[in-house]
Amino acid sequence: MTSAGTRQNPDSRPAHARESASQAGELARRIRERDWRALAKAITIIENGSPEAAELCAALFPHTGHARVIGITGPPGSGKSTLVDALTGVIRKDGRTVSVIAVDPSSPFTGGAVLGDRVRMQRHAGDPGVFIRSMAARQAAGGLAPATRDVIRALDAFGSDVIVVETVGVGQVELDVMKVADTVIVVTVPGLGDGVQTIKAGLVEIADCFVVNMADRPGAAQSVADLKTMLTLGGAEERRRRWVPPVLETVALTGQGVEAVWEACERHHRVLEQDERMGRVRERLRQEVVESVSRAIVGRVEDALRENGALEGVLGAVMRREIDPRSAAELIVSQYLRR
Ligand SMILES: Nc1nc2c(ncn2[C@@H]2O[C@H](COP(=O)(O)OP(=O)(O)OP(=O)(O)O)[C@@H](O)[C@H]2O)c(=O)[nH]1
Ligand SMILES: [Mg+2]
Repeated sequence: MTSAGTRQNPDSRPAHARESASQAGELARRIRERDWRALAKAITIIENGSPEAAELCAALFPHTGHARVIGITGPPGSGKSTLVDALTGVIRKDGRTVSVIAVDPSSPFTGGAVLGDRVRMQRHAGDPGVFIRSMAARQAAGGLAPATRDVIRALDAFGSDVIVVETVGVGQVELDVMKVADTVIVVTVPGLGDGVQTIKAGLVEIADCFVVNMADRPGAAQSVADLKTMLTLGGAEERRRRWVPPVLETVALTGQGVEAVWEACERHHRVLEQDERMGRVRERLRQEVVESVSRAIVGRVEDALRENGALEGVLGAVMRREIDPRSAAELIVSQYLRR
């Protein structure tokens, strides 16, 4: 692949690869200088899974790891966006910059819900310390959770102190998205029957803080009591012994109780910092590397199968029922590994 001529060059990559790496480096540099247009361009590159996305993420990565990520999830219409808006106000008063990503896994368009989010976030529109962006499943070529993670890194390199990720708590994708967060807030509302049942089981496990929003409606105290009971019943796991998720009441619409939510985030952050074993960063990065190894290997094997004709050769034998598909696969893998 590499000719003797290019090997003499300290950077042996082809010219176009060097060029795209330097473009990525330039974009990363502008992002670190808080250039909004560069940030917006980077997010689009990441969402589309463009070829230069990998270079860009590599250039950004050394400048990340400073932002705190707060995930907010819960049933549709529970007031998440309203809460994020109020929380943004509280965090800004604390002198920190905020970025918000509203992730909408269900919507094929950036339509209704997202438009609603924009309207609810209008209050912060003129504030240079607030950046708001929506992401829909349609936009994220390589999966919504990996795209969210990379967008978070761009926002982190941009210098956001706090990054808030809002998503509707319905399915597996949302759970995966929430795994990027350092602190997960699960929002519920009173009067949805049994408040506890409206929260998906998987969400209960990842919650670091519960918020019963719309506490101006009847039944809030009951919901709080139900959640607390649930936590004492299911609190045996290691994590729960170190941090018992608080259950808070808010009226997001008026801002009532929202400062206490931020205080809970701060307390949780301090516990995470103190207790290495609870730190999720290492585990998350480990998983990311493992996943990337699998993806890289699968890609190479697929390329090799196409190139060397091994698949076609074995397939004939499978068609003739001389060998079963699983044994054929074993054969191909052992041949591949020997190479
Ligand atoms: N009464 C009352 N209404 C609220 C409160 N918080 C939010 N709302 C209203 O509830 C409705 C839904 O609020 P959103 O913030 O859009 O809820 P959401 O959870 O982001 O909704 P989706 O993103 O569509 O799932 C809006 O009309 C809000 O004004 C509250 O504390 N009390
Ligand atoms: Mg919303």
